[in-house]
Amino acid sequence: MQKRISPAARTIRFRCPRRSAAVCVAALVVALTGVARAHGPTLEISHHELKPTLLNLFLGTTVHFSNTVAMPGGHVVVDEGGTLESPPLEKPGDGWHYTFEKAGTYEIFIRQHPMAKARIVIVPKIVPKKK
Ligand SMILES: [Cu+2]
Repeated sequence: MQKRISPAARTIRFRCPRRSAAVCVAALVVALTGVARAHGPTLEISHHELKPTLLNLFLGTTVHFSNTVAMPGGHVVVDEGGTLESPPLEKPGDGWHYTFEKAGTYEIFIRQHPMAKARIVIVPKIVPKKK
């Protein structure tokens, strides 16, 4: 039994460092992508409010929505125009990102608590004039 396992174990030993290096790189890419996507402001969600209530942002900004309280069934973030809809955010710390790719005013609210509102205003990026 020992003799039969031995060659395989040796192979695994040899392959392991390369494999974990690949896993490390993949994890790093995922981590960096996650960090990149997390850039931009955070809107905090509770039962009675969204905080802050006003965000003025450039086109292409990613907003992070962060749930701060436990909610059976989860808080769902939506907007009046029907542009965005988060998955249910049930636990404190549950989050979601949305990147605004269209200029305009977004009236955001929590589906379960329509009085918890925020306004997100998206404006075009400033482009330097060419001479
Ligand atoms: Cu709630």
